[in-house]
Amino acid sequence: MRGPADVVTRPGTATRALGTIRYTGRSGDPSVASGALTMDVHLTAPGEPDAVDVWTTSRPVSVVDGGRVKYAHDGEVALFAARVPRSDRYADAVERLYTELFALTAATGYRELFRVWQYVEDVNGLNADGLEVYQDFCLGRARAFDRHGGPAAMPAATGVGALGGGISVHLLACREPVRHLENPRQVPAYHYPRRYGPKPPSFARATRRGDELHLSGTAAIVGHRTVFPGDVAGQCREALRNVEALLDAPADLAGLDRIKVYVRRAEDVEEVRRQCLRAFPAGADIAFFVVDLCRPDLLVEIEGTWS
Ligand code: 3EB
Repeated sequence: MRGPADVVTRPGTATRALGTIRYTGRSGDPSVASGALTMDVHLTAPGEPDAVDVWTTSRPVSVVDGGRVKYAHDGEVALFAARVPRSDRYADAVERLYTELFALTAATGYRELFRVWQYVEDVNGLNADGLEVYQDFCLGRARAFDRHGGPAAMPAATGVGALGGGISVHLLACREPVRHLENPRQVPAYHYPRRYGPKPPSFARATRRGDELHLSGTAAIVGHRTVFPGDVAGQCREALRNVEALLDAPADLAGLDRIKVYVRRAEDVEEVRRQCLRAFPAGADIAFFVVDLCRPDLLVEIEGTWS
């Protein structure tokens, strides 16, 4: 007997998971057990709702256990995931991980990174040398990018706090060329002055892949300075202005999907939610997380994918 299920499971048209990232109450190493790539990232406290990102494809998926890096790919796109365990110094381990990721993306042909997420435990804490953990992370990442393409290879990214788990990294890469974009309102992050750390952050404000536009985590930074310190309403408005500046037109806010909003202080979620529900269309997929952000004075950061 044939039913509607035959339609959705017809070979070649079924939607398969490339991989699943769960934002939940614990972090874990990536897993390819059961033939699917999954990773848990510790972003929610007890009582907060979990969120999940499922990256899907209509093409056959291969899943690979590459040691500490696990990945899944479909011939066009690959999702890589790995974790650096909690440590009191990160730069060397982060440099090694990114170097390994660049080697793997080159070896598999998925050379074009178009979106990276990095969730960093105790992101505003100090490492064993008194360097802020985020700056320690940036140092290792920048050293790896210095030897693998420099700013021209830097994709859209998110770098925010996690509630535990060391540093969890996942990234999307593809075979076809992509285009990395900057925001005219902001100094490119890879040109931030030295006062923000020994090496600047390695990311682009957005990356265009075909018809998709992947927006980095976007905050209330104008030039290279944080604006509206201490004022979450002002920072949220300014972050939304920066998001709009990355889109072709403000009306394009309606095309954003997979929106994630990171808020430093739980008491600010209500104001941020109010502004986001007004800015984005009804029914938009928005997840809110209460986590630290990579500059101590940032209160809110917003990301999304336009297609
Ligand atoms: C900023 O604009 C805010 O280190 O990968 C946003 C997105 C930020 C990505 C990263 C950092 C990163 O500088 C912080």
